[in-house]
Amino acid sequence: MTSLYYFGTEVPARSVEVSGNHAYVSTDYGYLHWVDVSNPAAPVDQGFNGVGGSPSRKVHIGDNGQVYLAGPKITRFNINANGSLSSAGQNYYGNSYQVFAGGGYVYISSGVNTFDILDGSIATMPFLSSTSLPNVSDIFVAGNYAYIANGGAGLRIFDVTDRTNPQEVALEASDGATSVVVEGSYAYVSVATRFRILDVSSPSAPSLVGSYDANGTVNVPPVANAGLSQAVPSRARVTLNGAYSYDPDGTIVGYSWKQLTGPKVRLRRANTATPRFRAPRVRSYPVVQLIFELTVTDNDGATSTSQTQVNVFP
Ligand SMILES: [Ca+2]
Repeated sequence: MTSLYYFGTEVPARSVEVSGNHAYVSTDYGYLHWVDVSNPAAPVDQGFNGVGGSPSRKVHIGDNGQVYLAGPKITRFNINANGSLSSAGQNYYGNSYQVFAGGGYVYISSGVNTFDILDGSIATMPFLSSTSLPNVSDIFVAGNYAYIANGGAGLRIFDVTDRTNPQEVALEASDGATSVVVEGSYAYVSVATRFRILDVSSPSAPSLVGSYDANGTVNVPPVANAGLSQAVPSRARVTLNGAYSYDPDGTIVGYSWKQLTGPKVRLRRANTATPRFRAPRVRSYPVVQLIFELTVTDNDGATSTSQTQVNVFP
């Protein structure tokens, strides 16, 4: 939407939310317009409120029904019966790009590269915490976890149980995350070239469930198979076998092995399906246990892991 008028000038619109018969649209002049869209073919710009001066950015309707506006200040509004907006509080220090409100808290990204949490129970919305985090593209909070689309880094997940001290618990790296929505156990993330769905039932360990590429086709992640456990004698030559890994809808393009436990061995050809190593010397019982992990990557960049165990006896 780029045709809102302000003092006779066409002003770019930045963000929009809809409630009832009204669309709430932020503009480069720093205001939030309410536009009657009861006839979608003939929207009517009915008025505006806000700070002005520099561009307003993300508009968000919180779980309390108030409208939050990021921009030169963090402002929030009550929606009146006729759809117009009345100011309901302001944080004067926030120069913000993103805003999300829920559970009495307000989450913003600021122009000085921070992820901030504000106390929404007070009209001035004072800061509870400020965490250094450049390039925040979107914020979504579900329960005690904040999901942050963090540009080229991917999706970051913070435990915000203590709003004064958020803790990052996971980074799900991808080729750029621009927006995120969490519904139930799943996070839906748009990235540079595709759309990814992550299982976040355990927020500290998100896992890729599926993704769509730019053409709208689904990618199913690969299935890693690190092979059966083995028992080998001291100093034996051992071959690990990941060749039974497969990708249900494509091909495996990468194998990567690493040793997780046990005396360090020298893995040869660690980036193939069948790496080799010489077992360590074991002079007496008990057996020595080695655990290896295989990560496979498919032709769409999705990964999965599998582990196998090698017991070395004297
Ligand atoms: Ca695949």
